[in-house]
Amino acid sequence: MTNNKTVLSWLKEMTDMTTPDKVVWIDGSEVQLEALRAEAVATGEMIKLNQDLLPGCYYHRTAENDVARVEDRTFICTPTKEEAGPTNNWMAPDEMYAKLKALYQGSMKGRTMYVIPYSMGPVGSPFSKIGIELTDSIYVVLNMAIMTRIGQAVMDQLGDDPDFVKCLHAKKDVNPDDRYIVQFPQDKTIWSINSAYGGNVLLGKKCFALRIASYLGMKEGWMAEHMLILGLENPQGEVKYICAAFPSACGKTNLAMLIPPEYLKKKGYKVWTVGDDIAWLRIGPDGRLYAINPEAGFFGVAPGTSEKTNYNALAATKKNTIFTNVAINNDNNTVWWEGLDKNPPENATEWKGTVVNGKEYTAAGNKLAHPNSRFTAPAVNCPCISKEFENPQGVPISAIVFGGRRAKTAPLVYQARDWEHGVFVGATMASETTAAAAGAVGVVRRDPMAMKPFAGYNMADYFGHWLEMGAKMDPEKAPKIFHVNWFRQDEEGNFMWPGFGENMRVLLWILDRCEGKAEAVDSPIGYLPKSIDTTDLDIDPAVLKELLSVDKKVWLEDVENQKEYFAQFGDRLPKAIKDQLAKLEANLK
Ligand code: GTP
Ligand code: SPV
Ligand code: MN
Repeated sequence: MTNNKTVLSWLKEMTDMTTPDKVVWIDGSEVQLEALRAEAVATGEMIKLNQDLLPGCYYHRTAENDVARVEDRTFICTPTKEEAGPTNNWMAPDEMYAKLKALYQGSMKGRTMYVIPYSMGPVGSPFSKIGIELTDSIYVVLNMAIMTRIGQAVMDQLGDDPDFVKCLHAKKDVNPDDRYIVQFPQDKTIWSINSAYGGNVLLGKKCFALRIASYLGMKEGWMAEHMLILGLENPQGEVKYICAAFPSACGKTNLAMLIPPEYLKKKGYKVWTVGDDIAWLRIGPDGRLYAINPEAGFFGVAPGTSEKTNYNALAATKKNTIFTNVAINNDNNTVWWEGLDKNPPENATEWKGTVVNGKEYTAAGNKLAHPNSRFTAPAVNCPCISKEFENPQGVPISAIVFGGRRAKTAPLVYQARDWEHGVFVGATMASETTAAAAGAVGVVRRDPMAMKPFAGYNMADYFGHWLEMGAKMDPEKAPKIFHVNWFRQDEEGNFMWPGFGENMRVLLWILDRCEGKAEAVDSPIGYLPKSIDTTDLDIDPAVLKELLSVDKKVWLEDVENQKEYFAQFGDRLPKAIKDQLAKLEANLK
């Protein structure tokens, strides 16, 4: 498929090490992919679902110990520890290469190695970057075929260029003790071993499009962010674009595909999806910030996805989709997960593979689907996919929104005073951990810009890069920055804000602020809405007031935690961040 010397000599080096029986180039053709699907079904790696109800859909179950990203086994191997910074695991590149080479040695013996050329971003776009993933997993090939642009067209685009990201994945024996997800940013190299799950192995996603790309962005003057991109169309037909960074399993896919409340729909408001997880951002010739979604599909959280909460995501999964670790309804060979409806199938296979009575099983408090079970759906399936989805120049961004899961502290929405304050608001983000990563769930941790697990270099330098990007933009044209929290809870632990489609009300306040229309009140933490439109919404005014209030005592406690958090960066922390922290504390006192 290529005469590219760099590609061929790298491939030889990797095959000499992993010794596969066969090497198969993925050309991207439907014929080849269909043959791989058939092979995966024959070996039991995948299950073909009901083709009348779910045409082109398949099911896959991963090992029980391999159901989420593994942050404690994820490394950034820069030449010095300081370059990776205190929030990343680090090992010297030579040491890590030596360690991993021993693990990869002969790991594909008796197996086939697939060579997947892929493009993050539309092939040939000035935003786009090319990677090649070597893997011994058909599941990975089929997921990459949905999540990225793959095949011969990508190789043709690369031509003789030696500049591509070198990705190696070996499933080996999915031994969690020898599982490693390793980025070598300087070498544009990713090595993943002993996993077969999502972000650990679809190397175009978090490993490349965030960890490697954030490093490249810092070097080259652009940004790679854990952000959705949506277009909000008003009744006049004008579309404004918003990026939002929320940590994993905190609502990006849902917000990106939001359906407005009835009264706004009637007026003519619409939401168009450009991306649901990752944004690559560049300053355009006009001084505005432009974004593309480097992916081509959605690797979305299944539980909680229903016709009511996220109609568009559910619709996107009705064909050509791969389901991972959800439950199977054995009566009609379709899928089920918690929150799909209130009717768990009686004759079910739960995500680990045991046949159970789903009604009794769930009534006893068990989950049929894993909380981090996912669907891999082509973006083109989404009824609200933006017509700008393939635009190689990206879309201009009016607002950047940060947010997390905070039971207390953070109000429903507030606005940063300017870019620098906005960077501080992003840098002080915190959120409760979710099932998207292995480990405890529900623990509040600081997660700057939702990039804690994904920054490919020192987080203090990353803050510096954000500040520099702001300085390069005309302040009038730079996106305005906001913070939201859909997850505030009352004393009984109930969500105080209805969320989902109703979040549109908050987006409208945000866009109105961008146009200087909506009113705000100044507060110690930033600008709070004077009011949020609650037409047709059954919400107690006292609850809304609470949602839009700032508890100074709780915030001062948070400031102490922020100080501790920032201390780990020492002198590397930009002065602007220290100044903003001092300002916040003074405001609160
Ligand atoms: P990743 O794919 O891991 O990056 O997750 P994500 O940020 O795209 O999160 P997603 O939209 O998949 O939502 C995760 C979970 O949060 C799902 O179970 C949703 O049902 C739930 N969720 C999303 N939006 C809201 C909201 O506004 N309110 C409440 N209460 N829950 C929400
Ligand atoms: C996330 O965890 O933020 C995801 C899923 O989007 S994964 O691809 O596994 O990283
Ligand atoms: Mn994500």
